[in-house]
Amino acid sequence: MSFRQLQSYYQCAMLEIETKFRVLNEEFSLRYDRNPINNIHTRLKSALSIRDKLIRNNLPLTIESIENNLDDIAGIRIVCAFCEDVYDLEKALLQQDDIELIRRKDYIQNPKENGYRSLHLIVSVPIFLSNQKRMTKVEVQIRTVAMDSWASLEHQLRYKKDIDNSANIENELLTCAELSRELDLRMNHLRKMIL
Ligand code: 0O2
Repeated sequence: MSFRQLQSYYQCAMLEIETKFRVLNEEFSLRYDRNPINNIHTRLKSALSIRDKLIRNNLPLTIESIENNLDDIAGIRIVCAFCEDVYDLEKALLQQDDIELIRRKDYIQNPKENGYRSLHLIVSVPIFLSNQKRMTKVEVQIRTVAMDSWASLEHQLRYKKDIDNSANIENELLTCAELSRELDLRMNHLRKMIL
């Protein structure tokens, strides 16, 4: 199999998962008269990032190695309004009988040391080609708007390496993460008062 072929399989799997979330959003909006999903972002890992990750992990630079060792070639990020939407959407996705859960990391219940929060799932989804069915892995990140804005800003800052006072900056980021958690809690409280 060529690298282009492999990439196109991951692209198809990403489309399958994206469609599933769009269908869920449509159904939730009929049922509850609001959209739980604010936006959906998909990305296919670039050839350069794949190569760097294989080298970093001392893995062979082959197609088989990519398929067997890397779970995040296809990535989809679902940004929701409220924290409860994150878990409702997870449940609705995982109960679909063609989806297989490979791994789950709940950084909302257990935030990373720097304050990062998000729910990560590695799932496998079948893609139906003209003469075969292939199970293909997709990394799904589900988070709220508050979690997403913190992560986007932290991601930008992380790559600025030569910063003085880095302990200070880490503390400040942690404080911002705490504020974003507080925002989620309060917005959820408001939602319960209004909806
Ligand atoms: P990109 O550009 O988003 O793809 P891995 O790094 O995947 O080998 P692990 O521990 O299995 O190892 O991954 P994990 O913890 O599930 O997180 C992978 C992805 O989550 C990252 O992908 C980021 O998108 C996001 N993420 C994890 N931790 C942080 C964090 O501290 N800050 C931010 N902003 N994002 C985070 P990539 O490949 O790093 O980047």
